[in-house]
Amino acid sequence: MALTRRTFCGALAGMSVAARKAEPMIHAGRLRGHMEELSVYGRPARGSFADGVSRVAFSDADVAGRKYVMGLMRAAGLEPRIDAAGNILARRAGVEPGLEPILFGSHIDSVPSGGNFDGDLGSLAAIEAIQTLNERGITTKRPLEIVVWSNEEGVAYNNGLFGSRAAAGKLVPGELDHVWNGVKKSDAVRKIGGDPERIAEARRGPFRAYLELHIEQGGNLEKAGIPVGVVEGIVSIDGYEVTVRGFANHAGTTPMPDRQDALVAAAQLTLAVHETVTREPGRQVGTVGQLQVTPNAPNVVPGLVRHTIELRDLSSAKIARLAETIRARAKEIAAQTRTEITMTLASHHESAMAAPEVQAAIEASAAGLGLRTTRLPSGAGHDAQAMALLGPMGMIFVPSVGGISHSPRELTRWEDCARGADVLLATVLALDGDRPTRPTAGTTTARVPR
Ligand code: HGY
Ligand code: MN
Ligand code: MN
Repeated sequence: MALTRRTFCGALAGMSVAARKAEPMIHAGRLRGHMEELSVYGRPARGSFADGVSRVAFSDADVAGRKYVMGLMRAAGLEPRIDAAGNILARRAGVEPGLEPILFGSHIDSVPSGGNFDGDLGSLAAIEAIQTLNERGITTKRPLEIVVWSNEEGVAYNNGLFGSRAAAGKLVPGELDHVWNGVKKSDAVRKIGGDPERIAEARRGPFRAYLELHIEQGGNLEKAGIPVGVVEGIVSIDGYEVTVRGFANHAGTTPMPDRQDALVAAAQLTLAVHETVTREPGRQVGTVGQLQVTPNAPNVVPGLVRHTIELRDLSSAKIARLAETIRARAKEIAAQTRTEITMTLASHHESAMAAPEVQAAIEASAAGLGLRTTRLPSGAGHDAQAMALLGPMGMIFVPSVGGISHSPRELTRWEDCARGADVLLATVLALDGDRPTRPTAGTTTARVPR
């Protein structure tokens, strides 16, 4: 269901007055203000919040957005640092410095013409949680570490979760030598303050738990009328690069039977992906999202097409099997169209299950705030799946209006953003083991209406 711009703006306006069911612990107005300010970086010219952002990793807009977010961290009394992979990290001391930290955050890079909530909510809510702890005079037992991961989306270099994979020691050999848009990845990492020569230093130590607040990017929570989702697991994602070589020729004088039309072959392969993935029951998905035609001229038979194929499912074995079926279809299509088709695995992200103890902590925290929860899988990939390789992980979802994401129409109601941030903060405190220590006289961790 496409949200019209009118509906979108109406929903935005309506949100500020909507009676909140549970007053947030965090400062909802401040979180909203930061979300609106961040959305300026990568906004289309003469656009507004409703026009979303293009803040693709390593772009100037990404650099500017990162600078803004680091300023917010400093305003929250933190000293942000950028690690060798370009991840922004900031640590708040705990009473017992030797304990493993609680790590939480997300990303702020976006897809082209993306939304204002994907990644941004989890990143800004992490800072808001720190700010709220400061204002309440609460010192946790454990150190708290917040993070903004670099290049989560992977639009740049067609391989996502870059910063979190570097932290988990899961970069692909030679990955920093890849070139995209004429720029080597190592130079792009330098541009955002990373240090590719010391990329091994981005490997991170153990943590008590990793938490990520994120919009659902699907419609389940909204349909169910439930404000908080507790993620069970994150899908496995395989990304393929396909090259279709035909023969560029005159569009007027080349008879149809004599053509080796790379785009006709690619179109048939795109349909084959759709047919293969939809042919069997299950939640698997397959997408051809990016396609380049060469020479891309109206009066030339396409000689070369490069495109992607992305397959996702909780089972990596299933998507590997589907890929083999697609590969066999590609062979048949190549023969029929007298083209050459190659299909190369460019990226693989293993599926990851959330830790039961972290799921339980999220559920108990939400219940303590009077908020209903439900468990659900994540069809979107997240940095949390890289962190799951290092320690217990958990994700908190909040509803996406109309289930829309990776679009300027991406929208989560401000009250849901605030409640998600509340659950994040409450879960951090719960995972800290004890009730917060040293609340100064007169402060409370109870919800104080703002
Ligand atoms: O593509 C994804 O699933 C995520 O939004 N990076
Ligand atoms: Mn995301
Ligand atoms: Mn995304």
